[in-house]
Amino acid sequence: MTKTIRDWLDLASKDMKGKPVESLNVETPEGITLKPLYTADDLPAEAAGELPGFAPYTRGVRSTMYAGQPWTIRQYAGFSTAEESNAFYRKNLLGGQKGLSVAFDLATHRGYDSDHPRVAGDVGKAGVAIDSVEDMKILFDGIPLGEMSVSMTMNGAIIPVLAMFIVAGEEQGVARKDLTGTVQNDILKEFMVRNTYIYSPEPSMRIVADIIEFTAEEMPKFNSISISGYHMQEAGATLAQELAYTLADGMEYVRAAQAKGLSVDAFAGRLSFFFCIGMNFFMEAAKLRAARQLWSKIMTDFGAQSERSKMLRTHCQTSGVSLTEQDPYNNVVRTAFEAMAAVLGGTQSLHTNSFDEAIALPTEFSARIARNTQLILQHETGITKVVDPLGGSYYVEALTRDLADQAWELIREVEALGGMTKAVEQGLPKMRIEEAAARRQARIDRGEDVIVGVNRFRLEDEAPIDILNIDTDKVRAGQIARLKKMRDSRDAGACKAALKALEAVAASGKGNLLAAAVEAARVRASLGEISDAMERGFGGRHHALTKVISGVYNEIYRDDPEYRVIHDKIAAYAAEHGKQPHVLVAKMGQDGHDRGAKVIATAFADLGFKVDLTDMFETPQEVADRAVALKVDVVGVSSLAAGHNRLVPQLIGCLKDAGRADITVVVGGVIPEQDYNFLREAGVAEIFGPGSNVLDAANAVLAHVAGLKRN
Ligand code: DCA
Repeated sequence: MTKTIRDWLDLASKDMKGKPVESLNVETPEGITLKPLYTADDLPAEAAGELPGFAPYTRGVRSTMYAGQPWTIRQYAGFSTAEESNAFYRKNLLGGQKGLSVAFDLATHRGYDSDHPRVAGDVGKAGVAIDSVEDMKILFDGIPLGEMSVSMTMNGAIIPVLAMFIVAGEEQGVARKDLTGTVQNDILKEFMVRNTYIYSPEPSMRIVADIIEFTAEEMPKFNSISISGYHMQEAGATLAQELAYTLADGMEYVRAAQAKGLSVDAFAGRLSFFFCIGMNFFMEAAKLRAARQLWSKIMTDFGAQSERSKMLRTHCQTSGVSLTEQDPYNNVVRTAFEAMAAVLGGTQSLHTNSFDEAIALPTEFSARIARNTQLILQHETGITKVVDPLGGSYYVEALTRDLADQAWELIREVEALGGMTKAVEQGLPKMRIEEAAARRQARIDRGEDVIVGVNRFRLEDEAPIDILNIDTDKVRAGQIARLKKMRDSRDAGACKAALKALEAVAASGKGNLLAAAVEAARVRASLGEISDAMERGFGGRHHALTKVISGVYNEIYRDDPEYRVIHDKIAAYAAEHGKQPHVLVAKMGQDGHDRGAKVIATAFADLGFKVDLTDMFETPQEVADRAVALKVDVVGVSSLAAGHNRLVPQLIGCLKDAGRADITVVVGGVIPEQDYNFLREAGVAEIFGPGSNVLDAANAVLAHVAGLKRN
């Protein structure tokens, strides 16, 4: 006899020995209640009639999906010099990779030439240094730009970088109209989470619109933007937030392009997306399905006629924050599951992280395993043979609907504020994401979210793994020499005139910035010079306000005995000394990742420390000056982009010079164990690597302030 849900409930109640079946329900950070069982009753009515290749594209944007053509294996890479990155790309293409994805160094991201004094510690870090067309030509030497699609993750300095790419293409004999690829060009999320902006939101939005205009007219095969949720999830956003804010950003870009007089269908088919895929397996697949569904609806509302305008095409990258420094080979497994979720969600293009990325840049070995993870998925698992194999799953279809509903609410909230530019100015999405990040950290610290090898099943002894070290001084010296040679040999008058013309386009609001920058790049203006010309035209660089949010930790930890003990200890210290222990949380160099800094600032403030945050992108001297002026007890440096070995000893030197060697310096973030001794010898009191527990960190810092531990 057919069983009913009632029968199942009776059976489950019996198996639960009297405990209510509802106690198995789980409330997710997205605000969705997960039940232990989904049935046909949960299937949304519209799910049954959906087919791939047709709006709203829940089941995929192409009719045959991977059965027709698998996703693009597109590994994001770039390090040190253009020569080394070029060699790496060529090897990977021979090894089965299908598309390129360029990672630039931090100096390039922020629009500085390698010889700029502010970026002495950043050149060649976390990506390739590009100062001019000469570097760009070397980067793609032997790679036919008319055939290979190239993605470039660039936002702040997108104008000079894309201009140099176009000129490098020209000089390879490839016309603009034949260039294929994608630029990230998504500035709104930089203000929200990633921080590699250069100019204020308004001129930044003009840059985005100018690029959409230029590519729509001159580069029909090129994707003008990659609207990115990736960094939101990395910064701690829930999947509903990532989904909602990414689509809300997309809506804002559509409006910006429309404001330039472009019709939706002239550009919308070349908008692309980029999502993070973390460990929440089914929810991640559902997220991509919900994203396509919502975007199709949104674009229909914008008046799109062409079907292509309504298709959300996306790249995905497995999650960087899900990787752990502890027991790092577990990361191979994590990445494989995440890759599978991305594929089951129907991504167009995928990057799989290397297992050592929580610690350093990938080595050749780890990059190979990462790439092979995708090759194995494509060639061994049979996953590509059937379109949208999760379609019709009671659970996944219900999740798709629930996530879409949650995201839609958040989109409406942003729209009610007047759209994403306004919401960003008011700081709403950033605050929501920071709050979610603090909650996630608290759940990990309390062991509610289990991370194998970190807060459960931790190894007693860990052998360090081989990591890639880059001699950035050598990279910088080489870049400076090449810049000098180029400046000495170019037509100085033509270069000056082109930069003046670009400045005028920026200042007047008339003309196209990219078109003017192409002229400047062709006569060998450098990346820094092009950025500076626009900076003069726009009237300066953008300075973000940093704010510490409070209350999240207190709320979550209210009843936690360990939390109370530390809280009371800090209160006792404050009572005894007539002042709270005072910490300055600092970000130095061009490292824009501030999730860690914000989480620590929030948690420490809630615990009873007095907390100040520096601005982003400070020099060691600026941080030392601030620490001395504020009379802090501790400077806590958050470092996620490998600048610590250079910047932290400099900071300690500056504090010494100011006569304040007594200020304790602690460091947290992505610090490889190999660097611990060096940093300790330089005078660092405590080091908190990835996976550190916030309460343990607070205890350790208090012990230093109270003089129980010596620096
Ligand atoms: N049947 C027929 N044609 C297909 C099929 C299929 N099943 N699958 C793909 N194709 C075609 C597409 O039509 C496309 O051509 P088009 O651009 O003229 O439409 C071509 O093959 C390439 O496939 P696509 O799925 O667009 O994959 P990519 O070129 O890799 O582009 C995309 C992916 C997300 C749109 C792009 O923006 C991208 O590469 N982003 C990467 C961003 C990145 O790397 N970021 C790093 C952080």
